[in-house]
Amino acid sequence: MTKLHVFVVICVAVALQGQVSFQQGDNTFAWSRQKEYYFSSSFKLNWFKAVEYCRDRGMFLLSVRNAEEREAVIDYLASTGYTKTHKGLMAWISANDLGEEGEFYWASTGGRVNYPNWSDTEPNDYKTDECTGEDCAILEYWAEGGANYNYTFNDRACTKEFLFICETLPQ
Ligand SMILES: [Ca+2]
Ligand SMILES: [Ca+2]
Repeated sequence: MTKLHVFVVICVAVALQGQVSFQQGDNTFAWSRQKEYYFSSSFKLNWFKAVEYCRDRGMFLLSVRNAEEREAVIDYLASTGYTKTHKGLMAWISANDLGEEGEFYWASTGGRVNYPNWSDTEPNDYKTDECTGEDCAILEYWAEGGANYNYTFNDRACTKEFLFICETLPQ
């Protein structure tokens, strides 16, 4: 490489760097950090199949790690029109305690569930028979359910079929 070539390469690198830092300061960066969603509004799967369905599309079963992410998914669900035409919503998310009873983790990120967004008395690992507890979580909303089912979490039996929500995870 000649000195001129090196100079040109450095100039291009500096110019690109300037562009990137500019984008980080405006809405472009905020936009790029937003998740995209998919909502199976018309068909239900068990939790395991919902995980596979999302991965097959390059997505992950939903994680809701803080109030901001909860608001974002509520806005998205409103934009689908589903919550205008239905009194409630029950949809799989990726929180589960399959690895160790009572210890919930997001299958999507591998992170611990430390956002306290459970419905009252949940998670309760409710046993429908002697051996089956509840190890997978849904996001639950009922228009007439008051604050108790307000896009909050509830553990359910993983083999039950519910609607589900997938997400992209920004890098
Ligand atoms: Ca459990
Ligand atoms: Ca439960």
